[in-house]
Amino acid sequence: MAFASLIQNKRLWIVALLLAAVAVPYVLRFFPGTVTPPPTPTEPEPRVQVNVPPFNADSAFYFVEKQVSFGPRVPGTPAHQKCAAWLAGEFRRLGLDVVEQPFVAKTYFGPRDAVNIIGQYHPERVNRVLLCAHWDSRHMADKDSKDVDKAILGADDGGSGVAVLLELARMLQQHPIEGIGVDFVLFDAEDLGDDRSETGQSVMMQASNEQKTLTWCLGSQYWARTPHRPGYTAQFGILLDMVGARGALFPREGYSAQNAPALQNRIWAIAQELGYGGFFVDRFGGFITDDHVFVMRGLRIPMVNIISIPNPPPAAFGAHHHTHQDNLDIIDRNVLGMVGHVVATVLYRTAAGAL
Ligand code: 1BN
Ligand code: ZN
Repeated sequence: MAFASLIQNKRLWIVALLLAAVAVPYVLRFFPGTVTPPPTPTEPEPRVQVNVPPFNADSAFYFVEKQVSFGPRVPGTPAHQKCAAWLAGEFRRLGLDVVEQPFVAKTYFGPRDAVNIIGQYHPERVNRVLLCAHWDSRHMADKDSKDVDKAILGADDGGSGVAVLLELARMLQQHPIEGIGVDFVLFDAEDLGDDRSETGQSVMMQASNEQKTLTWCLGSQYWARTPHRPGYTAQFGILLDMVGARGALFPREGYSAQNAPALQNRIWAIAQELGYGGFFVDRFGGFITDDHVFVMRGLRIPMVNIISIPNPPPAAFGAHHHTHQDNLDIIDRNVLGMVGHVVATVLYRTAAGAL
């Protein structure tokens, strides 16, 4: 074949080009300094788009208002009984399967009738998420300068967490999720603990710190020993406590960081992503013995406590804590809305397998 006809042979040209395409980059590898194309930048993993319904902060505010309207919700009082009936009725109205779990709370000042209230969303589903708050309010205003012996309204300390959970239950009714069940557990008798100093007139003066700690969180201690379903478990839990006051700040609670670090990281990352990084601050907030500690200890469910700790001790939980200022005036619907938005995002992403 003459040289000219070789040049004109199309098939040969195609084969030669293909060979060059493979061989040239291979050969260039052996000549350092020669230009190799930069690797194409790797795109971040596309996040599965999950639609999270809007959280209605006005409705959550109404739920705080309603609870406070019963008066202080101290176990053993008529206001407490009326509020319990209303909470169970609301859960039923929102389509949940309700279990009322009565127990006698052995407080440091005597026995009191108490009741944990559980609302189950799709109780037949095996894969479950646990959402908790305490619904009782404190029997005294030990941090106030007056009316110390009168019970507090607990709009924030008690009312706010329950309100966010009720609104989430309403959201689930209007925008159902697949795949996971949810348990709303409202603990009673969380806030009847002995907070009197060793030098005061405490009937627990001889008691060790551990014994004094056990005077708090009586409902969660009971539930962790006797869950509403034997063998109960959940993939994770979130506890809401003091999530509604003006000036709220959510640093990372210590027991949650220790026992559920991955979940806490996810929650704080979601808060940051939603633009709430100035409220869900990335710093240590101290160890708080709250209901989540007893659930983690008893049932081995990883739990994170979202609790406002805006100050260093001694006023760690804010100036209204365990005073009569913990009334409806302290509630900021934007704070309820922010916490509701974060927890709803956790919930809907979990249901979509995208947490
Ligand atoms: C949170 C709000 N707690 C009570 N009211 C939990 C708590 C218990 C905080 C004991 C400090 C000490
Ligand atoms: Zn309290």
